[in-house]
Amino acid sequence: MPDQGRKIIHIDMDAFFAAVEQRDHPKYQNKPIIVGGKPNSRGVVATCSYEARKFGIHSAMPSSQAYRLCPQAIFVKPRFEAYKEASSDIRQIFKQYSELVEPLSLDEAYLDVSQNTVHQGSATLIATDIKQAILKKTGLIASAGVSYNKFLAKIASDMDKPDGLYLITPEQGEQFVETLAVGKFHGIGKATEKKMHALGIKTGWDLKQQSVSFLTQNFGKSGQYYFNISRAIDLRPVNNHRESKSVGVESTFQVDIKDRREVLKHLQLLLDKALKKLNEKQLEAQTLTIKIKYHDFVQITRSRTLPNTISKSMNALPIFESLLRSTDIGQRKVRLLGVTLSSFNKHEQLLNYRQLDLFELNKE
Ligand code: TTP
Ligand code: MG
Repeated sequence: MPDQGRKIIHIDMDAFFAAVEQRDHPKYQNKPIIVGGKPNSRGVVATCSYEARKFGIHSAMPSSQAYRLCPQAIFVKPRFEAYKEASSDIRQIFKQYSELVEPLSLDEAYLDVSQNTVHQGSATLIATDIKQAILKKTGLIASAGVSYNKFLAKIASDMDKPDGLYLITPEQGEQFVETLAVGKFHGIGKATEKKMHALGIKTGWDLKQQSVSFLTQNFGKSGQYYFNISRAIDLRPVNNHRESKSVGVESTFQVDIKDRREVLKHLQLLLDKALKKLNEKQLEAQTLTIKIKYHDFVQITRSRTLPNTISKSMNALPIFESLLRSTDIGQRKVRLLGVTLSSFNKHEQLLNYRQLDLFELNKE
């Protein structure tokens, strides 16, 4: 297999925001901590400590539900500056181990350590060093996944959390994927999972039984990709200079808005502005992302990748309508709206960004 010679590490911090809070407030240690909206607001959980996870609490759950599950939990307002600082510390550490580092979000990154000769080139030992360096510098715990491609390394970092270190060797890769439920594949979202289930495809093994033509027929261009990952093949390089090729515009309102139609009107205006900018940069985009910051500063994004290039003549209303469906627009006041247009390759996008409830950094 062409990619089995590489050594890829995926690092992902444990309970990142909550761990920073526990580090900075000793009284929160060993306690169920929830970072996000207050239980009496319509807020959601950004993340929670592992102590809180024992009660069934998880990211994106309404805070009111989290409160019902664990009334003694401590609710903490996010402190984005502290998370950014920790994130920049870990990125500095990554640079000491490889030139090829691809951050995915504040708390995770891929490293290609194929050229690193420390520990006779043992990626597992290098990953142990990185975990130790992170702990020493930031007081925070990371989990690491080690494998021969990005797809497997990312899955591996999740296997042994918290404080995990998990290796998937070239001998194990294909078999590992066979036993995996398709819903666990990065790049297979809820809708695709449902469609696969309806076709009787539940695991990597089931997926591997399908021909490229069957997969293309049912899943379009993604068919080839599914064909590859079911065989644990992922040739994407770790990309340390990923161009975002995106333009975004946003506006903060003097008075928070609530009315759905008003939100739609603003989104359309922002889209027009973004398209103008895109045009100036001679870029084209197929992905439309909206950003909503509610009055309590909780922020979400929703994205859609379209089959065609986004243009001025396109009727964006149905897309906005469908993106707003899984938001609290109409019920919860909004202080900021944003629209971003990007031209990422669809699978890069699916693999690199969380599709649901992606909470971005508060830029204010
Ligand atoms: P994750 O790495 O998904 O979660 P985590 O680090 O809290 O927990 P673990 O990796 O141990 O499972 O996300 C990193 C941070 O991103 C998280 O601490 C908070 C933020 N985040 C949100 O704000 N909303 C979300 O829905 C998710 C998934 C994450
Ligand atoms: Mg994490």
